[in-house]
Amino acid sequence: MSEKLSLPIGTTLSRFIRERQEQFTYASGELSQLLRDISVAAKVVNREVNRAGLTNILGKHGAQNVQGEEQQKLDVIANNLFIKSLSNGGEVCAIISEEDENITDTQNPHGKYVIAMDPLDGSSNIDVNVSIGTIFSIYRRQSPVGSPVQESDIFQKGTEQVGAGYTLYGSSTMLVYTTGHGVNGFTLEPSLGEFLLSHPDMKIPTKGKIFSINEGSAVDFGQAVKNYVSDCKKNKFKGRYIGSLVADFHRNLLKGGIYVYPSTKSAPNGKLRLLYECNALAFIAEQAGGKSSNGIQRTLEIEPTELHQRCPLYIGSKEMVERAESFIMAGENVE
Ligand code: P6P
Repeated sequence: MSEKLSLPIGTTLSRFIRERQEQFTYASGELSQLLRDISVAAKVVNREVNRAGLTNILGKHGAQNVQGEEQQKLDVIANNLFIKSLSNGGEVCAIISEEDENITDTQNPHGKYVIAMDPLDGSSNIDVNVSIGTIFSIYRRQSPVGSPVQESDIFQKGTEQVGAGYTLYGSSTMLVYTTGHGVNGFTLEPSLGEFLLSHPDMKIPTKGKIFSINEGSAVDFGQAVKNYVSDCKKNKFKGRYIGSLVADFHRNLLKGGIYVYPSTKSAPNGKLRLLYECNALAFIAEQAGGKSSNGIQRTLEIEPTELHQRCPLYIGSKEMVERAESFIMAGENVE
């Protein structure tokens, strides 16, 4: 594999993708075009998120998503925007989305890729202007190009991802992604409407002092999780929990830390979804030198069997995840 070409801060996303495509022989033009399609949709969603307070599109859309959660209008808008951009781009044959019970067949039988996405994660924070994000995974289809989409295209382990990323709609809007050759972050320059390279070759610190877990649910934690949380406090780690996975993950990626959404008595598989939340962030975490598991098994190795299957998530700085795993593996018996 050729050495990674280092490109200067301020390089546009389009140029970065083009340069990287030439650099890595595997990279077909289609994957580059797909990444561009995602970035276009992200810019439009960003505009809608920024306008949300002004154009009174806040509040409940009234519909319920497959999770039985109130669907915010922005959720629906973001979902439709990404589906439209990815369908029109022609590179994608199927889309898995948190917002849709079934997969979307894009009617592009010659599309070589499948996308799994959470179009607007953290949507319960929209009304209170807390950062929210889009999370996406990119898979190569397994069935022959031109044939109907098969289950083998949809239920792929996280190790099969050819790309993954997230967009964070915060004080600035960022796009962070990997295609398996490191992690790079781009910040949207609104006056240009361009994502510019701002965080080249991102690496998560091996150690950290931030732990992100919703202690409001502590009554529902098993003893092993309670023991781990006590260990964090004994080590004087700082508790930081925004309640928006992308925002918590991004902070930990930059500063070091661990995000935990554990198995609980009422939700043995936790809350987060394997296909369009955990796998994408796990790919990024590992590419940045971090780690991700369900407390016992590597996230990327978990076999998907249902579209919206959930899994516990321990993700972030390698040494912090390994310490958390030691408590989970010790099991419930240790007080
Ligand atoms: P809780 C948002 O709904 C989300 O999926 C993640 O973005 C966030 O980290 C988590 O759920 C928050 O869940 O149960 O702590 O409110």
